[in-house]
Amino acid sequence: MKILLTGAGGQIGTDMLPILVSRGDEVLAFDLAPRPDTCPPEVEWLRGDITYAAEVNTAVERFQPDRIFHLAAILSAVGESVPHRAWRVNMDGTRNVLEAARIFGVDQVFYTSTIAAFGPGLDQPVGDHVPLRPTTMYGLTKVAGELLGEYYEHTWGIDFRGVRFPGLINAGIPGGGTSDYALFMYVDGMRDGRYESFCTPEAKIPFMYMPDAIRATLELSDAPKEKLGQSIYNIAAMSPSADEIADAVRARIPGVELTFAPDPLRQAILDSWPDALDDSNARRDWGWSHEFDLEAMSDDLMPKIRALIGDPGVPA
Ligand code: AKB
Repeated sequence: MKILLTGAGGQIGTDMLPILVSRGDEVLAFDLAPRPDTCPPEVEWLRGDITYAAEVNTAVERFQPDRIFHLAAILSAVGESVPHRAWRVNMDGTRNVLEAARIFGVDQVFYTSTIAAFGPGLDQPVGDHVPLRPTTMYGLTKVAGELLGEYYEHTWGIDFRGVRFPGLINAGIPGGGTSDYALFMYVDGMRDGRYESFCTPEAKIPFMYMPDAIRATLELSDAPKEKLGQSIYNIAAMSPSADEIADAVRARIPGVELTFAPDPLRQAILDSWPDALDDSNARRDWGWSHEFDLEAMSDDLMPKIRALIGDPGVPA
């Protein structure tokens, strides 16, 4: 299978590339950033700007992918500081990808949406089919991207599908999201022995461990179309409060100092997102099932973070 991965240098792409290679996929990684050392040698890396249709078209025309996994995006926290850039990357970028897929006959575009597509005031857990009234630029561009993809599907027959990711946690450096406090508790907690979260201890949103998120992407992408009752699916794994995450870190890094100093802007974003997702449609239609809860994730993550930052002498 030939897969073009946009935003390949980001938090998801970095972990996804070796998995695609191990499946035997031929991969073209497309990103504004230079090729990172972590990129497997089998992968071709193409530097390009998702906001320029000509650069996206050139990549798709030359590589002729079977599928595009569209990961490139400006996330919620950074998006609020550069809203116009977030619009260009998230909106124009998604249109450029869909348009290139239409012009050059790509079979499938896989879209990575988010819990940020939801706004405040919804009954918990939040299902797939509720009013989408996000309050962030990131969220509104993701909602519009979902709708644009569905338009391309019913108008031009592109196989458009995707997931709404919870906040994602991995042994990596996150890229400007509001859910990043969770990952920083692990990484800074191990590297520096302390971390001050920008949220309240009670802040609670859905989270997922990266191996589950990547598996969900691949399983939905491979699912028979006739099984799918909709294009975009909620997927869920766990919904710990920030304090519960801190306790999981404290249990694994003795003496770590984890404190809370809520930043009003980012706390307001967290308050606008769901506490928990209802992902029963994904479980029914394509057999989605998460593997990692908070404890299993924390156990798996500690040695990986130690490898990422070098052993700081803190027992994991
Ligand atoms: C963010 O925090 O912006 C992202 C997301 C939840 O989509 N991690």
